[in-house]
Amino acid sequence: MTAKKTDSSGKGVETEYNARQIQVLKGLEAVRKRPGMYVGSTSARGLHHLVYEVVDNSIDEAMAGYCSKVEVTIHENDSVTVVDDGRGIPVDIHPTEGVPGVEVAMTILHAGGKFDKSSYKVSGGLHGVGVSVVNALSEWLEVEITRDGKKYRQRYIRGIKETELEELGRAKGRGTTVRFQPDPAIFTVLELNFDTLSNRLRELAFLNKGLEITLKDDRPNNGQPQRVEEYHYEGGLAAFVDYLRGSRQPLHPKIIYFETSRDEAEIELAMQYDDGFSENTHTFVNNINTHEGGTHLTGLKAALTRTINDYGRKNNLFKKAEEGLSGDDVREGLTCVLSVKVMEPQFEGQTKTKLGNSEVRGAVETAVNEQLAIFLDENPKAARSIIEKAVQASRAREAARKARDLARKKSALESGVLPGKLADCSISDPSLCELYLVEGDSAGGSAKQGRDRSYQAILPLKGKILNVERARIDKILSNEEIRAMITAIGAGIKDDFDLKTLRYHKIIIMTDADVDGAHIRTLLLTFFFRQMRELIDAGHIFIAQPPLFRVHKGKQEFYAYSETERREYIRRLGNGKGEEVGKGISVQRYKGLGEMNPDQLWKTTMDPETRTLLRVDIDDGAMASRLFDELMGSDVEPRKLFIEKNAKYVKNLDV
Ligand code: 0RA
Repeated sequence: MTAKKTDSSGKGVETEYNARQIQVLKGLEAVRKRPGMYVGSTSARGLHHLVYEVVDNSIDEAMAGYCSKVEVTIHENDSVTVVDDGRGIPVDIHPTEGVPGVEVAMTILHAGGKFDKSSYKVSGGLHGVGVSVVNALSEWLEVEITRDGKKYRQRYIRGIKETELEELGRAKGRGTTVRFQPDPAIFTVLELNFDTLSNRLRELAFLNKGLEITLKDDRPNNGQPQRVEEYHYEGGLAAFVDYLRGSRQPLHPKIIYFETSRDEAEIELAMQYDDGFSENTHTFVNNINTHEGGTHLTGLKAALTRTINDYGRKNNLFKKAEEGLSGDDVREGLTCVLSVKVMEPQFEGQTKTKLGNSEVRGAVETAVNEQLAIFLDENPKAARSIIEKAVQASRAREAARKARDLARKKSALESGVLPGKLADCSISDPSLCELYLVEGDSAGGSAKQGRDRSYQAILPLKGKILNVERARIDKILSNEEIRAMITAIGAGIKDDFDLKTLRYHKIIIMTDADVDGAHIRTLLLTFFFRQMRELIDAGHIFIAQPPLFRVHKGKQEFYAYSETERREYIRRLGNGKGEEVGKGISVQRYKGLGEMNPDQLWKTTMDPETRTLLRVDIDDGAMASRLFDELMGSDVEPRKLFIEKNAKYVKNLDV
């Protein structure tokens, strides 16, 4: 079959039509062959990405000013419906493709943005791959459009049209409905998580002020009422900051907020200082979380430092004339969300979440300089509190620096002298090396004996490490366990963090399978999240999975990592006769890593051939930050609420 180019006389329409079909089939095949390339993965993440992709199209419609409501429903069979009240996907025949516009959108990769260029579009990272990708990865998909007084429908099966676009008759209103069933032949996980979707949809509602988003779960809910949530914030990012601040006490009652439209970008910013020590800055471009920052963040940081210093000097709020505040100082205890909307965003970086457009830096910097100066001038009381807080941060940092300088000879962070407790590995290529952070000296001892010393290093940690959520930087840096980790990892912290000097590409948290172990793991994750965020983003943090039981009979032995596995092994050793222990079968329950001998620890938890590692990743930085505050901050009430709300998900943590 040959595909010829045709002229406008209509000759060769047949060939053109065939050529189009071949093109569509090729596109489909590419997506189904390598789904990961288009939606990130075929597990939970990719599955949820399908929903985001469909929702993004409605959000684009909202950003263009034509859509005010989006409704997402999870059905009993984990199919999903997204309804919006936008203009409706075009149904007229596309001039070059010769089929209805909706069919073009549903079958051609990246066709989404081809219709009109004059509006903001979600198009970064994995986003913006187009609804055709969702179509290709769905067992079936149905699209319904209402526009120009009529209703239309089309159905697809695994991306191939089952029906032509049908006209269903007259109808009022306008909008698009897409319902799809993720293909079980593609995805290893099919169950959608309400909370995961809820977090992203809530975020989208904050980012698109006034937009109403509803999330409805029609699946059975253990006899409980079905879940429905509505997200609708007239306050936009100010409401977002209020939400993110959680239980921390604000330093000034009024949230600093502005929005402005410039040639280069639309800019919206909200910020507020509180009594905490962490920095919570989140930046978005066209609704996409720019985890890796970029030009807009650079502009924001420069403006914050400059404006706050200027104000302090002008109003004689510094003791010494030369006293100045660093970027870290002015961002301590700050919750800040910056959202910019750009016509043609360039996304760079490892995960394509870093804004590259150079013109945006100046636009943001100028806007923030202007607006923040106005706020400080109009709110002198707030301004004073902010400066005082930053000055305290600066003093603490100075004290920490002096302490570090003093200790430099012995164990300073920059000295390159490794901590004494570290049993390092012998090879030096970081990409091959692993660091085990082990709970307790006794497990540390077993790990040291059991490991492969060529590429596995062991750092035993004594008891509970410091909760960094409740401590200022000087205290954090004077903590011995934390210093040992920073030096061993070798990449610094915070603004000085540099992945290039990282000494191990796998950093593995290995704690006991009990409540204390879970607590220590959370403390460590809090530390990495607040001080070495990039380490998590780049996928270097892992959690080891030690077994819970050893089931053995004579020379046969099995390690069970769950209650189900334990039962299964007992059944196997008992020749399928039931789950009773007896006839020489014995079950040992491991209460801690220390109960395993070095050989067992190696076999079950450290040997790359047999171990299971969980990679830690963050779906949503803003929500994660709020959660860490809830769980690790100084207020007890939110922690209790979280535990009550989530207790049913905790399965035999301390068996
Ligand atoms: C292209 C052009 C127009 C609307 C849309 C796409 C559109 C796509 C989706 C996907 C989900 N909901 C959507 N709503 C609208 C505008 C066509 C016109 O000018 O009327």
